[in-house]
Amino acid sequence: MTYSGQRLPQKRSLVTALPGPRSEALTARRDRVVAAGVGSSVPVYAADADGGVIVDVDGNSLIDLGSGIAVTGVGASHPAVAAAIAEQAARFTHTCFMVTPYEGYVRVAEELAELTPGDHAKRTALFNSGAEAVENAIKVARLATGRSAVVAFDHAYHGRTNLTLALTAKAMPYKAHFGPFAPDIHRVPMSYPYRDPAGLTGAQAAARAIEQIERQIGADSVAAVVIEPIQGEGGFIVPAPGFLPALADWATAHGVVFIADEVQTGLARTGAWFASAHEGVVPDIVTMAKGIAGGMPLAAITGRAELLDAVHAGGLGGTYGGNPVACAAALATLEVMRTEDLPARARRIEEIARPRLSALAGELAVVGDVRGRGAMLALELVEPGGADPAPALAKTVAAEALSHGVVVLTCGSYGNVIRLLPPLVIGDDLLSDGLDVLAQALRTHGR
Ligand code: PLZ
Repeated sequence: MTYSGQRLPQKRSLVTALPGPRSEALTARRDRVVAAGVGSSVPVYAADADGGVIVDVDGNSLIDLGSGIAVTGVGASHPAVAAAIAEQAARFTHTCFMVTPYEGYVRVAEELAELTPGDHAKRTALFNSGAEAVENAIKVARLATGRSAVVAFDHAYHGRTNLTLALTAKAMPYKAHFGPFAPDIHRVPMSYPYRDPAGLTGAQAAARAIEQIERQIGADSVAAVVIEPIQGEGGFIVPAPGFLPALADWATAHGVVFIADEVQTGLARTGAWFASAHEGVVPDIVTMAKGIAGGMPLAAITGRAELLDAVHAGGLGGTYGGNPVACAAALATLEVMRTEDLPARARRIEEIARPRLSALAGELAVVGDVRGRGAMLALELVEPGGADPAPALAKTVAAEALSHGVVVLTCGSYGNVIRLLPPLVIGDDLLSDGLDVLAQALRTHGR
């Protein structure tokens, strides 16, 4: 039986207009002290969250279809996770694994060796954020190969640090005016079935990317190819079948490290432990963060032992990487994911949501595409009669859904994608109610 929030009532209920007066007062305070460059998708302040709901400071109960950007798969206050955090915090909050190590870090590494694709010998290093994981995966790949070029894809998102911004594709709001960026990063075309020429297969899309890599960089200069198996911020782009395996095979054949950035797709979200597994791809290094620790900041790279062990002692680390409280949260989170079979739960969410989204696509010309896997699903909104992106509509629909008590996020290179990332523990009824609200918002503003 899935824990679907027994502490807070699992229902949508509004007691004020949104944002309510307390949220508005907080926004006024925030504007005086918080940097303007830090945005928030919704102008509503959280007071409590459990299962599939977020309760705001005015007492409104909102349906969460975003999980804090794919983080709280187990919910934002799963009792097992909260207890593990409290228990560890009462013993010690920090020693620094690089100074005085502890078992939790080792256990997380043992778990990830089991869960990540492939049965080769693996090693893990822990960090604090997805961006830090990606940075470290590239450090490892460069050192292990003695090469420096890194290939990333159109529509990619890998973080906001300087190196990861170089990998990230989108100028606004991420990159514009923040350069210069780290050198020797090369961008090649992604497989984007909705926008690629009709009939382009995954193998053909991979050949298109590989031809560009070989012509512009040369295979033997490439340290790594880094790719999200389903692109997240870029628009929940699921590459055509065969694209990922062809790229991975090419990487193997040329001594290029294949890095799967599973920060958003990883840990049960797509209906498998890792999205690479849907196509039988075994990455050389997997990056993880977000869903791994039930909301605590923890990130990981797990990869082939010979790659990670190529790095000299002391070459990887950081003060907080693999913090003991975050590790305790991760161990509890992974246990919940296993015992409650959250990969299956993600598949069930798709079973409920996909037919509804497909019906909307049949009904409304503004829904250009329905895509995703498991509990990572999206609608790409377009101008009726064509495929021109409709970003203003996506924004309006998200705002309309919020005004009825549903938190839903947008994404996409063109800002025109509505994405669903519900907590995996959300109940069927709550999910259905959230989808009803979303459908109504689309019917109100789209056609
Ligand atoms: N790789 C695939 O999705 C984070 C970013 C939100 P951090 N995506 C959400 C925002 O606007 O900052 C992400 C990702 C993939 C890396 C990252 C970076 O993870 O934990 O945000 O650093």
